[in-house]
Amino acid sequence: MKIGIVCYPTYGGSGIVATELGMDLAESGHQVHFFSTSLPARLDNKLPNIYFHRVFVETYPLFQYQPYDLALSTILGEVAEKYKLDLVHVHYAIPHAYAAYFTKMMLREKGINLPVITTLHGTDITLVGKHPVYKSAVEFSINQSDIVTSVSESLKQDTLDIFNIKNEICVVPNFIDNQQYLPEQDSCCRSNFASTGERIILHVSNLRKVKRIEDVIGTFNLIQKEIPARLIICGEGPEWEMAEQLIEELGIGDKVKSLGMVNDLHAVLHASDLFLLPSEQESFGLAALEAMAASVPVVSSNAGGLPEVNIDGVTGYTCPIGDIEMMAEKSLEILRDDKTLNEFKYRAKQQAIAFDKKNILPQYVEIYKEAIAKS
Ligand code: GMT
Repeated sequence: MKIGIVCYPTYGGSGIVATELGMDLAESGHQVHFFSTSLPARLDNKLPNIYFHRVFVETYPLFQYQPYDLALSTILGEVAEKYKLDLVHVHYAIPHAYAAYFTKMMLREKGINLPVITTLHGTDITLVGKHPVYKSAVEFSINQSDIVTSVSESLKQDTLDIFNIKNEICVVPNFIDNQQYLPEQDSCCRSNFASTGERIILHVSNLRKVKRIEDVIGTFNLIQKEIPARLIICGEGPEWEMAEQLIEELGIGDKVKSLGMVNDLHAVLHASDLFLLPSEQESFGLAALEAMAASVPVVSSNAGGLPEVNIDGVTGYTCPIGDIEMMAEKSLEILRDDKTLNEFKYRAKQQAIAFDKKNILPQYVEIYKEAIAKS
């Protein structure tokens, strides 16, 4: 097949999922065309069968906000026509589903059919999409997609609750390539972060409000009062200043290390004993699955789709949003002795294996075939 993939290029999970999916499709012989405003963080466009089309958004002083969706619709149409794309798969509804719908309409004028598959990722529904300034256009573009998928049951339910959806929503969970998480490749860096006998706690995110960084720090503060421990924070975002201030107020600066944006997380993940993800909202929690792939148990909130990924009492624990006492208590339960920790590590890895790409990606291929057949 000739497949178009539209995604955001930044470090968000939706871009990562789109990139991994596209690269795998290309590896299995499909021709894959990526559309994004810059090269997606993990995309290797030197691989065979991969094409990258930059969406240029022309700046013009009349516009306070530049029309990204128009630019995307235009390039999508041009490339779809030139390369005879069989379909386009957009990741994150806003404004990608909307732009793809207009491309479809433009191509229809020329007698060309372009099936559109939209994957909902989370905040395109639960945060941004439901806002009254966007809601009706988001609802329209979801209903106009040929096939709609969502990354968790929870997100599917949220979508049905928030919008008037006429389409079926098919749940295709996010996935992981366990081959990329082989511990022997990364055994070096534990001693870079902690002394013998100290536990390493990790948090990775884009440090936005929804991630509740204050709860990461609050939970760690309670943990380090009970056992020797270090906290590593990876990622950059608007909440970092607040986090730094809180770390200073609590007097735990010598135990917390921020690594900023890390391109290759594997070594840090393999060095860690526990992953904290106390988010306010999380449709899936790809970061938690990446931790599990490196055999790291997770203590998370019970928001959104997290309980579908992090199984309470099995791969870690899920706690009510904001309950840092419980998160600390559950973390200590996992971390106190090596035997318990190793049992959680084992089960976390088993869960990552269940979400391996080889179990999930064929579902997308089937969906593509269905979209082509029905349109
Ligand atoms: O809004 C974000 O946090 C970024 C967004 C994205 O575009 O990556 O993340 C969402 O999609 C991920 C991939 O499907 C999910 O793993 C995240 O849980 C989801 N984030 C939220 O729902 C907050």
